[in-house]
Amino acid sequence: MINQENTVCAIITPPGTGGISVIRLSGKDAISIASKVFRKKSGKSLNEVKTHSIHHGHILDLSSGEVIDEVLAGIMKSPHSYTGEDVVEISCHGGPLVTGKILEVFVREGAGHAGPGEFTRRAFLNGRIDLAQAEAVIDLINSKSQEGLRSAIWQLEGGISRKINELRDVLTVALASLEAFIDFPEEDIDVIIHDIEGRIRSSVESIDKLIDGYYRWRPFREGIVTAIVGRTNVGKSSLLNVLLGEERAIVTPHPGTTRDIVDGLANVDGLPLRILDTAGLRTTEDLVEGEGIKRMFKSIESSELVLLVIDGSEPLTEWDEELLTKTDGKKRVIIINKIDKGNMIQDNLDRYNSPVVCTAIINGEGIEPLRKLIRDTVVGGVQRLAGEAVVTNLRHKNALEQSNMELNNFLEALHDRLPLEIQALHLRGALDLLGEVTGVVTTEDILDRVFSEFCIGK
Ligand SMILES: Nc1nc2c(ncn2[C@@H]2O[C@H](COP(=O)(O)OP(=O)(O)OP(=O)(O)O)[C@@H](O)[C@H]2O)c(=O)[nH]1
Ligand SMILES: [Mg+2]
Repeated sequence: MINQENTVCAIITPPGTGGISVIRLSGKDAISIASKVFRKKSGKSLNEVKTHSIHHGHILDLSSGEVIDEVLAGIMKSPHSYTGEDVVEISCHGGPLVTGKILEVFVREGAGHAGPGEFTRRAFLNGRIDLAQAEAVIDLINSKSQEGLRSAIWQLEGGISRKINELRDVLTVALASLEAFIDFPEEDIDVIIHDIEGRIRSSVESIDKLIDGYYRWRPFREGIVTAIVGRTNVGKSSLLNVLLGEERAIVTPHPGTTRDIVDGLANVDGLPLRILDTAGLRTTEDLVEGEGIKRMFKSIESSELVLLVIDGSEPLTEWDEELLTKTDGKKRVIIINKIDKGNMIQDNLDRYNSPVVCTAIINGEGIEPLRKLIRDTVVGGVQRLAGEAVVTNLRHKNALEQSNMELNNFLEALHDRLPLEIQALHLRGALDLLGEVTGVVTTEDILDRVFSEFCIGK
């Protein structure tokens, strides 16, 4: 539980040294605390300045009279600030010593230390943003792909909240007419019930669509673990390097070059992939290589997508066949590489039911079609996010699922002509669950869970 009476401070830039660090003070005493230790060249006090203004001056250590740093102080008065409270942001020289000293003088003058996520929590409690928007702040910071970033911004701008509010409006109207009937039973019940049923069915559909979006966009949010496998020397490490855009793995003309797993994060057509390059399959007496091959087999199991590389300049071998069989049933793209030296694979591999692409990784041929195929294999024909309503947060998805359960219970109760009071109970339950997403209905427990994911300074 946070005490909003308190004025709090924290460093809001990353820890360590940097060109500039920023310290935020937020709360009703923010400006008076800052003005005690801030000396503006003109002699004017921060207490007298306008909101949304920046001031050049020094921060003093009042106990010794020494200057701690030359800084810029930004003033944002309530309610037009991130937290909705009076806020002072001090841009000082980046370094743990300076920032530590400035925090110390603020605390000496009466500020407390902000807890993890406290600024955003205050913004929520002051009605600046709703809970879904607060969560978008974390998603924004943690985004690993352009798509993830877009959906976080959409959520931050109130996208999901608008959707939820629309749904809540429909449910509220339905609940109101149901309750009106409980109070004034002389109205024609069948007309009312028919109307309510239609509204609720379409709400269930809309919620299902939102839930479906959560699953469809999961790969963009979380990334996909991808194993590159094949027999030795087919070009697996070359493929890893080309997808990463850097010379991550060693490539040599010698079979058996890669032994341990080499991994990297790639962005393939907007899709974040964690790619594992593995030891090539062959019969070996070498203990290290043998262990590498075991790990390769394990990586097939643990990955969600397999890129199986075959050397097109030679006919299929038993090792290729073995891997084709072993990876059957996985999401897979088959890559026939080295086609600059011709294609000796007569077999069209149709029976393996996986998309096949021909490449010459050495000169970049076939890489663009391969990228597209990878994306299509993982997410089907899903198009890019374009302001589309997408639920990206697990908590929201769970609340939506529970809410739909309640709506289905309601429809069942309605069908079974259970007492209206019971029907109303289910509707109200669904309404509250939707409210949990935006935080109109909330508990300390939900808030603690949400904000525990934040770091100090956010
Ligand atoms: N001609 C030709 N050579 C290629 C192509 N792709 C990779 N190579 C070469 O094939 C050799 C093996 O490449 P790697 O990427 O090390 O192959 P690998 O599958 O990782 O090999 P191991 O780690 O030994 O299993 C290197 O000499 C590459 O330059 C290609 O498209 N065409
Ligand atoms: Mg290799």
